[in-house]
Amino acid sequence: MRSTLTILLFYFCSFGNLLNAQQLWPGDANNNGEVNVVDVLFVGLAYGETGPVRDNASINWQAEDITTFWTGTFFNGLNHAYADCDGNGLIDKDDIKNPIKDNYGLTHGVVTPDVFSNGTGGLDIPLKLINTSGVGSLSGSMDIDINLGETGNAVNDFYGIAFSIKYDPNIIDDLEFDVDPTSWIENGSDETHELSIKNTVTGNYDIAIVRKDQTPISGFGTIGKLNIIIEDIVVGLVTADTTIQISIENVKMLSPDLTDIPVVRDSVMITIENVTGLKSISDFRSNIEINPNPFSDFFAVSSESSSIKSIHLYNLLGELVSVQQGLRTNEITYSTDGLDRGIYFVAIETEEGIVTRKLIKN
Ligand SMILES: [Ca+2]
Ligand SMILES: [Ca+2]
Repeated sequence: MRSTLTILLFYFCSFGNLLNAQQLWPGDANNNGEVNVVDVLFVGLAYGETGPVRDNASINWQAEDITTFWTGTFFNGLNHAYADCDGNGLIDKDDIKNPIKDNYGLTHGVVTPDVFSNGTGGLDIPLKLINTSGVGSLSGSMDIDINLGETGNAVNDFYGIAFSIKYDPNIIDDLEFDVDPTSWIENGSDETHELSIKNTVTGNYDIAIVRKDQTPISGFGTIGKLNIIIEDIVVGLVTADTTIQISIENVKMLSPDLTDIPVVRDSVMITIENVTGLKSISDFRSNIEINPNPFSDFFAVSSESSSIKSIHLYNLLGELVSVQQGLRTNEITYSTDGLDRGIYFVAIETEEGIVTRKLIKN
């Protein structure tokens, strides 16, 4: 009796896994439950492979049946069909460009978080930020070199890397990463594919760079450049100069066999000069109140000291959801009937500057 029960349990468990394993969500190339930069690495690992076209394929965020499995698998046993995000039977840049970009940040089922390969200083490979522009100024542009590995500590068997840049969106207006075409990771020709996703509300910039020829490369030095643009008006600084931090988080560097290579993260401090005549940021921000938060049907914004000029509401991806402009009031009630539940960011512009707050809709 017990053995019959065991066999039955085994049968149902296996059948359940089989059902799950036969569906994919477009963009979740490593099938961990969420779409992010690590999925770009998996597309790169199977880049150029061909296999069966997925029946009725779309890149909409929905479970899609894998009608026929591919011959190839990743080193962890996952079928390469998952990396053909658009389902056209070829794994290439189009599997990154639309499916991963369009579905970025979305989740399905139970998420198994990606494991990052954050290393130990003085031992592992450094990923360094090097300010090559000196002191910054309002409206100015600055360059920060990004170096991977260094003399005496080279990277062996590099295939791809994903990481996030954290920055202060109140002071940095925009930033852009470009791979250096002469870099060692390109090996003299265009051998990598990149994706970068920016959230200018939260100040998070996700970057993935992956080779696409199934051949690892070893080396060290510059891999690219981060160009940053400083805001023209920085609200709320009391000193003539201010210093901000730009830091690297959540690094994952892979060999072709999915081995994590530990990486030491870095941060850099940047001074911005000649920022004068503005109010204390804490005074200014504490005068803005939002109630209730979390909210359900509405929230109210009030500003004690200066009138509200506009309200911009963004979703978690930094996309503008709604806007109210041309205001001149100290209190406004914002109806949110049509909004999905989730996390939002509201940017409140007053005569003294802009304040950004995180909101939750229940
Ligand atoms: Ca994923
Ligand atoms: Ca494809």
